[in-house]
Amino acid sequence: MSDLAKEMSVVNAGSSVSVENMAHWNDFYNEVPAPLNYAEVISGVRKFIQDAKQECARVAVVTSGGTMVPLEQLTVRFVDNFSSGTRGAASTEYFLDEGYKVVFLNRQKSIQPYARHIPSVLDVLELDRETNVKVKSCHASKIQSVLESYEKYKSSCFAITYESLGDYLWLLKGISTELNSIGASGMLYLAAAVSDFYIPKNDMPEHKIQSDRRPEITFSLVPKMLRPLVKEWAPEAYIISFKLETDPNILLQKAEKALKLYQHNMVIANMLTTRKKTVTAVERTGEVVKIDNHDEDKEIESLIVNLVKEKHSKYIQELSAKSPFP
Ligand code: 9Z3
Repeated sequence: MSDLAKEMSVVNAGSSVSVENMAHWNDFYNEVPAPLNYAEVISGVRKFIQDAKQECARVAVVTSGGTMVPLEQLTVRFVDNFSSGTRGAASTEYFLDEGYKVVFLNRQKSIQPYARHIPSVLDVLELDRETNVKVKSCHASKIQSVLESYEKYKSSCFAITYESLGDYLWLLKGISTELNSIGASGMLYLAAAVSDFYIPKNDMPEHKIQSDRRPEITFSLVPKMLRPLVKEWAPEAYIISFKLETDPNILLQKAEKALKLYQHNMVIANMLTTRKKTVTAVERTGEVVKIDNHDEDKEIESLIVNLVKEKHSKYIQELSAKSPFP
């Protein structure tokens, strides 16, 4: 085991839930199978990214939603990380507005771009003379403007869903490897809430855990995938991760530590309770930008996307100045 793995290992032996030391990132992929449609999805992503390249468009890979960690092979129970998917869905819309093509890697049933503005069908539809269905007049203009945006941008967004942590990490690896083919024009915007813990298949019971005695559940640490992401899969892309904490006293130091360890471009630090009002963007260069949203009619994601677009432009310029002949 590496020193880093030792340093980051947590053993909580006093309770019935414990966490074992971290494996090498490759071991995770040897142990957890790829999603069944993996090859098909990645070839779709490849085509989408190559088409974007032809158009000289930038591509943002936006990850969104929680990651499910099964407790049983035939899964009845699982643990999950909190995320509604609003950050990812809203940011996707703003990236599209800014001319980016977006690969939207999102948790099944999480909040979706554009659809999030429309209430449930049962609220917006009504029976008209008991035979026809129509949109209630009070919702019509909102739905029309959402549909117009959706129609305008739908071919610029490639959406992929996942449910489990394993599927998410497989897809992240495949997509980021494809993204590297467009160099600095690619961006990873990692808003999904990714579990730090999982149960390797060999440690997982096949059947539903019985309740006749206190369960003993042992988690292993998920290898930190930002390391191979930055060093091997997409070394040329502009990479932004999100750091979520509940204790304000450790938030910024955790963001800085992540940048030092993984050497990516930016960490956007946020607190669970204030994430819609305030975030802090910390760059590898040491620059810190606090974004506060005081405008009730604005979403904080519009401010975040403005900032990251500007930083991404600077990154592209700097790289092209270093190697002017591609
Ligand atoms: C975030 O911090 C996202 O901003 C939220 C968005 C999940 C808070 P919602 O989906 O919430 O709008 O409801 N994502 C956290 C990403 C994450 O898990 N980061 C890891 C960590 O904090 C490091 S990569 O340790």
